[in-house]
Amino acid sequence: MLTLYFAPGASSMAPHIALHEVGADFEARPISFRKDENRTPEFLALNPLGQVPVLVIDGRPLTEVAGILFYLARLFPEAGLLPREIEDEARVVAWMSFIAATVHPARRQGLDHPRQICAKADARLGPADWTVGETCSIADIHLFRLFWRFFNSLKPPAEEFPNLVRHYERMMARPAVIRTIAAESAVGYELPA
Ligand SMILES: N[C@@H](CCC(=O)N[C@@H](CS)C(=O)NCC(=O)O)C(=O)O
Repeated sequence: MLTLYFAPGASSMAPHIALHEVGADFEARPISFRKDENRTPEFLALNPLGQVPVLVIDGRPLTEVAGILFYLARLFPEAGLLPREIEDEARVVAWMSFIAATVHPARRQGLDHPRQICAKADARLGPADWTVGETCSIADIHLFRLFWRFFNSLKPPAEEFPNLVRHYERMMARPAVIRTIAAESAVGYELPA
């Protein structure tokens, strides 16, 4: 049994997309930051950091976007979200490390810094359709959710990040992304501007 604790539009959107991508049977449980539902004893028992995402696997909590994405990609290999070749697999992990350690924290560091980091991510992606190889991987889902947040909150001109915007549009057309955005927006976003 898989249960995803998510806050609409937060980092948990990435594993939410992945759950739809792999076609998993799961329960989605919304958490309201406004109501401090991430600070209840029950939630802190799942993640002492009080953060989403948490994926509960048969009663065992798994935290961190990258860890959950990796788990889902390995659990459902037929979905093709993780390359089988070892160097490409490592490149996916490298992208997710860069996204978690550098891109995500940049959002909380003013306006210029996230722009500079997005420019680095844009250059790293380059003209390729996907972060690694010829198909969508968990690194693309991770990258998409961060840029989705940046693009919709800071509204940079599209020409500032041409590669990220192409990637964003490619991801926005995926049925798993459409389903996730529909489900999360129906709950209602409570994110800071
Ligand atoms: N390193 C964590 C970061 C998760 C994170 O920052 N979650 C935010 C939402 S985007 C959160 O739950 N914030 C609530 C809080 O910290 O109080 C991951 O990759 O999963």
